Order: sequence, then C-alpha cells, then structure tokens
Amino acid sequence: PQPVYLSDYQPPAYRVTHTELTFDLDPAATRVKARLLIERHPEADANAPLVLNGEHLKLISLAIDATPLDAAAYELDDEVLRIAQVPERFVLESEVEIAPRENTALEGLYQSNGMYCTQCEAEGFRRITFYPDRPDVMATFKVTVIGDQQQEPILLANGNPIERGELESGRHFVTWEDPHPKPCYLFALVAGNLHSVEDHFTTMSGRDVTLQIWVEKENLDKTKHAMASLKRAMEWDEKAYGREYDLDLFMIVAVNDFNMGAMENKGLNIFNSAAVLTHPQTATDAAFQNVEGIVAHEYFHNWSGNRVTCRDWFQLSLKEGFTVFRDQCFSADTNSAPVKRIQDVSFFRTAQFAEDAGPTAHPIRPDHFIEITNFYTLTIYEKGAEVVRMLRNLVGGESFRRGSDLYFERFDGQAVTIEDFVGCMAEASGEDFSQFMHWYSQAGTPDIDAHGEYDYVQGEYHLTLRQRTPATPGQPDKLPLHIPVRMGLVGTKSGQDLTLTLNGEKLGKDAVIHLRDDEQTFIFTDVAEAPVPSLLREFSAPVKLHYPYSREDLAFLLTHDSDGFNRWDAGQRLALLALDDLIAAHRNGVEKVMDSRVVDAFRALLGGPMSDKAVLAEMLTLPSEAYIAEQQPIVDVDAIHAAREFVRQSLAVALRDEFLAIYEANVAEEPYAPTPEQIAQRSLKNVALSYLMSIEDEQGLALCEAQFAADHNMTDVRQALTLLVHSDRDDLASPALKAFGEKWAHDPLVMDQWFTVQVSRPQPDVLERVKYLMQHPAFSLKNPNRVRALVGAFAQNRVNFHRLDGQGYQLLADVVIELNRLNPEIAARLITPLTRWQRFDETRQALMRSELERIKQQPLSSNVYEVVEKALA
Ligand code: HT7
Ligand code: ZN
Repeated sequence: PQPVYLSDYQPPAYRVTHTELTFDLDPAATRVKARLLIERHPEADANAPLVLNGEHLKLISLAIDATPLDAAAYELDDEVLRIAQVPERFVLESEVEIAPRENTALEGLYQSNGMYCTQCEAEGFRRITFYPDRPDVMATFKVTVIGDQQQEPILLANGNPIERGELESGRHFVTWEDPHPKPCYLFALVAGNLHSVEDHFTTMSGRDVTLQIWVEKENLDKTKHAMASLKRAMEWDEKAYGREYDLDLFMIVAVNDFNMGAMENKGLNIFNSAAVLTHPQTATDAAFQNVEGIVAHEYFHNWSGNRVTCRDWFQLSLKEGFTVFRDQCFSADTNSAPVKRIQDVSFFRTAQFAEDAGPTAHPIRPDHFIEITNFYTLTIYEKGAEVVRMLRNLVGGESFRRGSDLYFERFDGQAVTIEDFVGCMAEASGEDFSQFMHWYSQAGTPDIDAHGEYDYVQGEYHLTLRQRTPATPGQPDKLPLHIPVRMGLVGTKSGQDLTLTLNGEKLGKDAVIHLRDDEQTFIFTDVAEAPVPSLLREFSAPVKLHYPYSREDLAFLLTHDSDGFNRWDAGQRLALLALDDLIAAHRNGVEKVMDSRVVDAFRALLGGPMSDKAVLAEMLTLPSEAYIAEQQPIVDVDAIHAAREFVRQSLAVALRDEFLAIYEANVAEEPYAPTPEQIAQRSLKNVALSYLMSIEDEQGLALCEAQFAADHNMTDVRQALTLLVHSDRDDLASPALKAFGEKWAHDPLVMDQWFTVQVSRPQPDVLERVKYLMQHPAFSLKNPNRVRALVGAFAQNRVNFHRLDGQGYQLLADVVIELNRLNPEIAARLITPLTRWQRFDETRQALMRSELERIKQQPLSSNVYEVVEKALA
C-alpha cells in the first residue's frame, strides 16, 4: 500500500452538486442506483478525467446524460472508476450491487443484528457507490430507501422525510431529502425493526425540533439519559457558541456492531449501543457520563464538522480536536469541572503521552498516511483538543467566541483547513500564532525542565524553563514551541498565592507566562517570602513538566495550592516518588518501607473538608499502573504492580477506620440518579471500599458482599464484583460471577462488563480465562464491543498480558491475525499494546517483536500493515 501525502493535495477537478440515491435493500444483493449532478471546476483542465472511488462494488450499469457507457469509455480496477472524457456539466447514473450481510468490516452499508446501517467516515461511502469520496466534495442529497415492510418497517436517512409509500411484494419506501450540502462521509441510512422515543426542543429562534432515539424494542427503557443529554447539549451550544440546530428532525440510532463510539451523520447520528443506552441497573456512573459526553460530541459536530467540514483528512483534528474541546467544556459545565479536568488529563497523560512517545507518533496534522482510519487517534482527538484549549486560554473567552463566530459564519457550507480556524482566532484577537502553528506539525510531547531559585536578599524568584521535544519517527529535529505556562508562587510562610511581578508588571496571583525559546528565565520581583512554584496549573499545555519538588514541597502544595488541579497533581507526584522507591526496593529484593509522608497526606485528606467529594475521591486514587509505567525508563510490570499494591495496603492498614467511616457516611438510600452529587458520593464510597478490600478486611468483605447483594445500581454492583473477583477470595468471587453472568446473559452490554471484570484481575489464571471466555456464547469476534471488552481489556492487564512466557502477546497476535480478515480497522487498533515494545526489558522486547513479525508474515490489510510496519521500523 502507498501513502497519501498532504503536500499532494489538489482541489477536485469535478464537483457533485446534487446526489440522488435509491437503495433496494437485500442482505446479499442490495442494489444502489446513483444519479449525480456533476460539474467541472472552472479552473480544471477540460480533458481532466472523472475519477470516482469504488470498492467491493459490482457494477451493473453506467450512463452519462442518459446514454449508457460502453466498456471502452471507462477503466475500472479494485479502487477506482476512471472515465476519460466527460462534458463540463452532466448527469452520471450508475447502478451497483453490494452485499451488506457479508460486510464484517463495518464500513459502508452493513447489517447489525439484522438491521441495515452505514458507517461512511472516513472512506466508507466508496463501498456503497462510485463517488468522489473526499470531504471537499459537498452535495445536497435525496435518498430513497426500499425495504421489506415486515423486516424493515423503519427506513431512515439524513434530513427530512418527503415521501413514503407501499410497493409490490410487501415492500415499501421512504424518500429523504437533506437540503444542507454535505460530504458523502456524512451520509447515513438505517433500516430495520426499530422503535423510538420522541421528544422536542425549541431552538433559540423558536423553531420546534423533533428529537427521536431509535432502538430495538427491549432497549426502549434505556434512552432517557441520552435524550436528556441531547437537550442539554442543544441548549449549551446555543449559549456557549450561538449555534442553533438547522433541521426539523434530529435522530439518534443505537446499533450493536459499531467500530467506534458514534457517528455524526447529518440529522441521523448512529451510535454504538454502548454509547447511548443507559439504565441504573445496567450502566455505571462512568457509562452515564460517557453517554452524555458522546451524545453532546456528536451533536456539536453539526456545526464543527458538518456545516463547516474538513478540506481533506489531514485536517481531521480541525473537527475532532475542536469538538472534543467543546464536549469537554460542556461536561465540565454540566458536572464537576475540576473532576472532569482531572479525569481528562489523567487519561491524556497516560495514553496520549504513550502514543506520542511510540513508533506510531504523529503530529495533530499528519503529513502522510496509508490508512486514514488508523489516524482516529488520541493525538488527533485529545491533543487536538488541548491545542484548542491553549488557543482559548491565549486569546481569552471573549475573543475565542468572536473567533469561533467568525469561523462558523465565514466558512459555513465549506470544507476548510486548520489555518482557516487558527486564522479566525488570530483575526478576532490580534494575536500572532505563527510559532503556535508548530503544535500542529510537530509530533512528540515537549519536556519542560523547570528550575527555581529564591534570592532572599533581592526578594526575587528566578524561574528557568527549558523546553525540548524529543525526536519522533520522521522528525529528528524540533523547533521550540509557544508554551503557555499558567502558574502561581505559593508563599511557604503564608500558604497563600503571592502577587506575581514580572518585568515591573503586576500580573496578579495567577498568571500565564509564555515560553517561546529553548530556554528562558523569568525573574519575579517583590517576592516577600520563599515560595513553592505551582506550575502548569490546570494543565495549561500538553507537556511533561519536570521540577525537582521535594516531598515536603509536594505535601505543602497538596494542602495550599489554590489550583485544585495542581493540588491533585501534587498528591500524584508525591505518591509517584514513594512508588519509585518501592519499585527499586522490589527490584533489588529489599524490604519495602512505606513513606510516612504519603500516609500523613492521605490522613489529612480524609480528615479535611468533605465539600467536594468527587475531587476527594480522585485525590485518594493512586496513579494507575499504566501511568506509573509511563514514568519509568524501562517498565517492570511486576515491580510496579507490587509497589502499588504495597502502597494501597499500607494506606488501608494505617487508615482503616477512616476508610470505614467514609464508606458508612456515604451509603445512600435514595433512588439512583446520575447527578454530580450522587456520583461523587458513590465514587468516594467505592474508593474507600477498594482500600478496605485490598487488605481483605473482614468488615470490608462483608460490606462488599452486601453491596453486591443489595443490587442497588450497576455502579455499586460492578465495583463490588470487581473487588471480589480481584481479591484472592475465589470462594466469594465465583458465586458472585455466576449469579451476575446468569442474570445478565440476555444483555450484551452488561456481559461486556462481566468479561472485563474477569480478564483484568491480577491473578495468574487470567490467560486461561480469556481463552475460555472467547468460547462463551456471549462472545463474538465479529462484534467490536465484545473484542474490546475481552481481548482489549486483557491487553490492558499489565501483569498478565506481559507474562514472561510471551503467551499474552501470542494470544493478542492470534486475535489480530483473525480479525485482520474480518475487521481490519479493529484489528489495527488492537495491536497498539504490542507496538510499545521499546518500553520493556530485552526478553519482553524480543517476545513482542517476534509476534509483530509473525503478524507481518500474513497477507495483511493496509490498516494492519501500516501499524506493524511502523512498529517494527
Ligand atoms: N467522527 C466519527 C468518527 C468515526 C469513525 C471513524 C472511522 C471509522 C469508524 C468511525 N466511526 C465514527 C466519530 C466522532 O469523532 O464523533
Ligand atoms: Zn468527533
């Protein structure tokens, strides 16, 4: 497979102004008729051929302006249909046959549980009909769907229904019209035996919008939260961005087989059922919050992505980074803002940092790719969002809003670039973003080494910041970036933020300093007492900040920093220092000794104010094994696990009574609601329970069993089940697992949780369990959710996946090889843990590489090929 380069971008020679499609549905032989109004670009060569994409299509007929084309007039291969001579303006008619039932890749038109649905982003439309499958070709669409009245009573597509009727042989049709020009990746069709819940939203200009969520009948009781989330998101986008919905109907459909979370097709969002269905008995608090965020994200795309779309797929972060930023702000406004930031950053620093340091590292705007679906990454989405956040913080809220208004107005109905977006922000604020643009082109996480010195005599604090972005594949040398560092100086005597005076200017007690050079020293004057610096507040830039904090400094910041995010981060850093010592002790076979400062800090937290329980729960949560691993030069999975367990157990022993008291104080009797208050209470209670269970405290065990048996809601049940299964008390875990598995055998999304709980336990029997569970009737390799819940979760189980006999790697490679045939996109994603081989000891490196080599020997899809090739380069 050959890469595509950003530098080769050419505007399309032909555009499609209007698209008419007729689908005659059949599982094995769906007929798709297309009628395309096409015109040559005024600047294109009159002899330019018409090049249409098309894959896995059986061509039935082709005509231009109603005249059939004979075979000599066109060339057809596996990927492209090329017509050498076409008029300046013409109608192209084609008919093709496709087989949705055979489509296990879940791109294009496929069947899920007997229901037809589509996934066209990024390049799935070419599996539906011959078309210029690129986002800068935008057309209005009219779509007729013909199906069986019994099998497919519901026939949906984008826009508004304009006609419906009955046909012969028990068939019927519905015609849909979407007046908004769109790229074909936003096309959608759904057909099946679906049921809907309906609601309404009145827009800011007073228009009534009908909202529908379409699901299988048994899931009708799981749509309430998604509907409420949708209405909140619609209202928020009006207030925060002045964006109003633009059709009379907005539909969401839940499907069981889906490669990602959801898809923002115009007026017809298609969702992975896991990203839309919730019920207190089946979904955890985290799932409720996830659904709220994804519903909002897809809705927000209606403007950031659909009305204003991407010129080409290299600009993917234009819509994804911006939309993630928008959904993050929405969730922060709707729930607890500090907790949302802590959770986002915690995930980001673990997973995106790892991606940015590995062989698949790429800039937010890549300059080449083989398979675009491999680029729906944490870098494009999450780092892209961090960069938009920096822009917002650099220009301030008001200019950012002016910039986004300008962007949406100026580029409405167009396919644009990242420069267009940043240009609007520059125009609205008067700022110069030329250096800032390197964030989009340079991969890798910048390291910032910070060093501070207090001069008692002069009353000055000298802060030196040095930045360096490590080499990444294809990018050996990096330019310095413009890095906004939000900071404060916390006085060690007063415990208060000191006023920051820089170059004679009073900046206030919390300010942003701008690091632009490789190294800069900032001299703060009038600093009356020795401070501890609080740097990178609220994670103001996606960088690794290194400052030689002592444990005393960190304990001080943990209680005195005015920035809630940095208070949490100080706790994490303090725990990491202790964990470092314990990891070394474990490796050296030396007795482990718990750092009393960590115990004291936790005691202070437990005895402190309980005003924000959600933040407290985060503060009491130790860094994950994955995040600890990120800090180590060579990852020793066993030492990390042992050290973390040791800290957990030491804290539990020292603070047993406090954890017990917290548990008891937070048992709620009221009916479940996914409110921030209740969620905070449950998470605090469940963190306390996890400490008690880490020492298999008798009372803790009893509480855990009782929590499981009470069956109050899935958050509590799942936590209790996890703690039992992850403990050594198989006598208690086995009956609980059995009961849970029997109770929920009919619900695939709950069975996914059942799989995950089992394969993430630390005990050494997990590999056998994975193999056994892969034979379970509820498991199927064809369903991405099942694969993620079982095989994906196993690959996150650090001690077991990284077994020294290499069997964990082998199992993953076997699954990748099989999935490569069925679903290349999911197969390619699943390889990720193997691509991180450089981070491990030599034995594991060799084992991981040999599995990658084994995969490479197979006939590979371009998706898997690209990842394996990079991983072994
Ligand atoms: N924009 C959507 C991306 C997406 C996707 C991409 C590739 C293959 C399958 C996919 N399903 C959805 C989702 C989003 O970011 O909102
Ligand atoms: Zn998105």
